[in-house]
Amino acid sequence: MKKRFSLFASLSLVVVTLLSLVATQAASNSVAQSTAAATMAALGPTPTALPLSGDPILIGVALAQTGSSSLLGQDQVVGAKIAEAYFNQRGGVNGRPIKLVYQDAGSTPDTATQAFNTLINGNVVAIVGPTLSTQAFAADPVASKAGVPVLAPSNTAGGIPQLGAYVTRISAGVASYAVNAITLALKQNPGIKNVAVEYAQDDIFSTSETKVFQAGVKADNLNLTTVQTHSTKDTDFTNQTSAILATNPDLIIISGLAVDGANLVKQLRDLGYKGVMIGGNGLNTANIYPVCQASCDGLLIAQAYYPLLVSPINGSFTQAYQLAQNKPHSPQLTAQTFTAIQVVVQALSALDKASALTGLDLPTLRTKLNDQIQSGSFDTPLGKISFTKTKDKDGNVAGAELNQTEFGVAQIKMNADGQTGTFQINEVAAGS
Ligand code: 1QQ
Repeated sequence: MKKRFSLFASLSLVVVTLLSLVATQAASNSVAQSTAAATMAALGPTPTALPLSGDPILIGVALAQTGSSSLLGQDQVVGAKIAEAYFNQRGGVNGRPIKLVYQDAGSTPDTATQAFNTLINGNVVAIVGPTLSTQAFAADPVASKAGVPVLAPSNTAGGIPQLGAYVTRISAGVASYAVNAITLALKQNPGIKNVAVEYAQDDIFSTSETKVFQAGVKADNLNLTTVQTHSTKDTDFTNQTSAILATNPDLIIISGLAVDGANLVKQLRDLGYKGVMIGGNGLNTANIYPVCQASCDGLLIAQAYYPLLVSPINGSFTQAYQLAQNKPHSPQLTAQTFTAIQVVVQALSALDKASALTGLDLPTLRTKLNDQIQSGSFDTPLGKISFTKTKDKDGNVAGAELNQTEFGVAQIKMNADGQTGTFQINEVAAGS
């Protein structure tokens, strides 16, 4: 596992901010000039002046805008909004505008399925969502049976592509990157021996992710001291935290969702735990700061997006994100949602060039769009991505798994106020 890290850039946000300042101020010495040139080159194409015309193409967005997982969904809606403006400024789909149709997927399987049904009947060409794997297991088969492409922007559990032939995963599965956080923890703290694991047993993603973490612990010959479970609805973790701390761990790995996961982090620190902590993808948002506050400090979280990737599309996406949010770089969930919309727009554009979309009825358009997405490759903020078609357990054609190579690991650095902080990014090169 240790070989997976080819480079620890350990670049802080301070450095990123300084680099962009250097670029925009056109500094006068030659080193600064070349840095500025490289940064500007990475910004990519500027918006075209193409006027948009024709009926907008409707793309459904079903994310957690209410309920406990709206902490995660909020980051995603930011990505969707940036994408809509970004691609319409660049000519939409060969001159035709896109319009995102939002339907709140809430935080449960039922609310996600309701949102999907509304969008399916609302003439969208595809649906981006839902937020949680637990929701995807209910909602994705409904869309797939109706022949509507689903772009899974944040569904990382095992088995997501197998939910139906119209499901395409934009979010790397936890199996492909979660253990990078263990690798970084060991690099920073070579003395780690005893590891305790905690996971939400009523969440499909968390039960999937903990298997990956527990296999990683074994692969690194670490001592798994205890495996504790909780519900995503729990708020008091006295039993779990006492049991964990009784085993005297050097590292605690938590797989849960944002609120329960961040509460666990806080309650462990409140009880005096001083060791290393890893949080899974359910804690992968700055929206956990109000929950774990100063105790968020130091938390390691693997990233399926490397914000410092130098490429034209990541440069122009980052610039759009900075303008919209006034923050140095996008969180993973925002970048993944932007990418999902990008994939739909670029697949539609390619399809339209081959045969005009206006000549296709909606079921045919949805089917051709699904094929175009799953057979395509796309240069995105997540890096160059493509898809591999899968089969379900009966050998039937199923959905498409993501191929992605750019990853990172973030470490949260909280400010002295205990309310604000940053995700500091370390680069990870997969498979090296
Ligand atoms: C999943 C996830 C979520 C916790 C991310 C928003 O990875 O449910 O699969």
